[in-house]
Amino acid sequence: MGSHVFTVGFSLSACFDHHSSLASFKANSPTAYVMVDTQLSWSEAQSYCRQHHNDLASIRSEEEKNNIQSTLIAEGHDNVWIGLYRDLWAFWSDNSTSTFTNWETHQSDNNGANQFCAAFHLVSRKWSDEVCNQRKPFFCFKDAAL
Ligand SMILES: [Ca+2]
Repeated sequence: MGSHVFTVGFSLSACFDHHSSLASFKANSPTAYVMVDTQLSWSEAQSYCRQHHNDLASIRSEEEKNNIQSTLIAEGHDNVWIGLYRDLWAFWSDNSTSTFTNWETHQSDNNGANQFCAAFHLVSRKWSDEVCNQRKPFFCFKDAAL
């Protein structure tokens, strides 16, 4: 399973871990995003992130959105799972909450009444609600100090 770690902030050094195949960019920020280039359902992705990192990525501010967006551009990925799910769209997978939203126009629309998970689209740089058992690459986060 391929994954890349991107630590938020300016890179002070970079190294490559041959065991885990993680390209690791260390910086001052405590948060690192891990792009996992394997297609899983939202709940499978959540389990993977909780087992190997902290959780699916939370995007609680314009700054966090821009950080994830930069990683998506670098990785060339569109349409990845993020940690937002339909519990009033108020809570992230790690139980954090915020008022920041970044929906595409006309989203979240719960089209078909079964769209309960949020994906980030690189082209629009916005979110949409989608069917949770669709398989997509995804973003985890972890404590960069770990
Ligand atoms: Ca939708």
